[in-house]
Amino acid sequence: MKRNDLNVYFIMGTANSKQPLEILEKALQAGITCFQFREKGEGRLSGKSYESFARACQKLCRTYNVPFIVNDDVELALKLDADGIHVGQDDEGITEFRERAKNKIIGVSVHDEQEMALAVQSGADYVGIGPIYPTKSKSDAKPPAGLNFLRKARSQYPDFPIVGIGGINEMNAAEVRSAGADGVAVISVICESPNIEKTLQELSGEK
Ligand code: TZP
Ligand code: MG
Repeated sequence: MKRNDLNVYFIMGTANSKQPLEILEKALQAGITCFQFREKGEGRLSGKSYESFARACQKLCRTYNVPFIVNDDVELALKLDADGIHVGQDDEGITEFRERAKNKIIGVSVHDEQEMALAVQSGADYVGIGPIYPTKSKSDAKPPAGLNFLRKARSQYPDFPIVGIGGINEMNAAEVRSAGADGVAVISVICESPNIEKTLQELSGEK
């Protein structure tokens, strides 16, 4: 994966929007550089509707040539031939997934130096660091960590792809980048935006 693919990384599931496919298409048109399918929380889809929603998201991503990454669900990622998987510390280990999916992107959420070192050693393609700021989009999120660990991770791994996550919006995206992130991973700022094109311009590092 290229570091620039992390520039504006949109994450979404049905819990985050009443019209998820419409929002995803607008976000793709506006220039998101990566998409993560994250179907979690109360009322989440299951079975056939889960899979067909995932396929609809994947189809849109393919149309716009944007990587389609599946959160947590290794079997779904393999079944759909997704571009990659994103796992947390409690999810299936990345070594096993790598054996089953040689060329796929693997992203890992990390919160400290030890987790970061392990992810890099195990062959992760990028890491997500957060929550940087308070977030209402993840019920079991850890307390907001601020920018210090992100800065440290960047100084220890000057070239490793890193995306910041958690409470990132138009106002604070630039400081997340200045602290060392290649990009920003966001849910609510796009799902709740009255003008997704403008939001994308403000989140993007390419202004
Ligand atoms: N992981 C850490 S914070 C978070 C996830 C999935 C939620 C990010 O959502 P938002 O709305 O951009 O704060
Ligand atoms: Mg997880």
